Amino acid sequence: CRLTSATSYNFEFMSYMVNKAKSVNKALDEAVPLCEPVLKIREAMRYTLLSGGKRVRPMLCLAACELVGGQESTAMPAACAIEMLHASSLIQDDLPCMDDDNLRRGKPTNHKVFGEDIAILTADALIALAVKKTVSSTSFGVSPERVLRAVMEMAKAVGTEGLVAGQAADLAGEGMSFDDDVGLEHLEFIHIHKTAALLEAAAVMGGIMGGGSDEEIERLRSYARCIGLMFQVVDDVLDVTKSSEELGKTAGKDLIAGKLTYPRVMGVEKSKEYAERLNREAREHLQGFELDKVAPLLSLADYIVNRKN
Ligand code: GRG
Repeated sequence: CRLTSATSYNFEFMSYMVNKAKSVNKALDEAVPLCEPVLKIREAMRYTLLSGGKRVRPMLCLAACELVGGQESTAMPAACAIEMLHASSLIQDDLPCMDDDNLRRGKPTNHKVFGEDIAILTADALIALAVKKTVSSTSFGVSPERVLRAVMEMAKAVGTEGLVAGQAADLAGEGMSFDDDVGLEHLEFIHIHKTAALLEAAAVMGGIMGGGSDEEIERLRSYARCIGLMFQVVDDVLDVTKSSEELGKTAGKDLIAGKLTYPRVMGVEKSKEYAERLNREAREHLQGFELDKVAPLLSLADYIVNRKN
């Protein structure tokens, strides 16, 4: 049975997402108790960590673990760790020296509520807690060797091979003008590192924790790279279409602000086609897994490509 068509399986994705998000939210709540010492930092950690969010990355981690035959509970520490890294990256991204944003998920950004100094320490503390959480997977029967592999994946996704590289390239490109080819290359570099790297780590860490074979883990990696890039292509298209609707104009916010986006480089229609192609490629990497086990990841890819916000 080929997995290239969205109609080739029947799966209640929304209730799956809601259930996974509930378990993740409970685990995150327990991971950062509101207590001394550094009560203020813990408050700030909880503020961003528990302020909504779709929980796409932890869900991906848990689904990858289950795909290779593991239990949800085995990958829960890794799933929480990935969300902690994501929260840390959002806090840093919003700082005045970066994107200088006042709102995130419809609420004032971390530094607006707690101040820049506390926000920076909070982002640091979240990274440290992510490492601790992942290492705690040994208590759930994961071998030290697998935990070490997972920590390595996490470190790669955050540092100069991942988020930091993507953010640095994004900052370096600000205000520059590119011709289409160079623009696309620069854009892909940014999003492979800024967005896809963490999604990739989520899927790979889930596969590692679940006891997956090297081949299974590499398939998960390739699938996650595709959906990571697709996530950003869709985001850029939504930015343009939403802004156009809001402004009642044909050009979106990115065109007005001169920001490098997929619609700017290749146009809205080609960007949508590109997202569809990435979805097909993502599915192809999952060929060979059992259909009932792979349904959550197929649906996640569809959800990302079809999302409206
Ligand atoms: C060392 C952790 C660390 C980061 C330093 C600041 C930085 C480098 C990187 C920024 C990375 C960043 C914020 C990328 C954007 C990723 C993205 C697509 C965010 C939106 O994700 P959603 O839609 O958000 O999953 P929710 O709110 O649903 O969680």
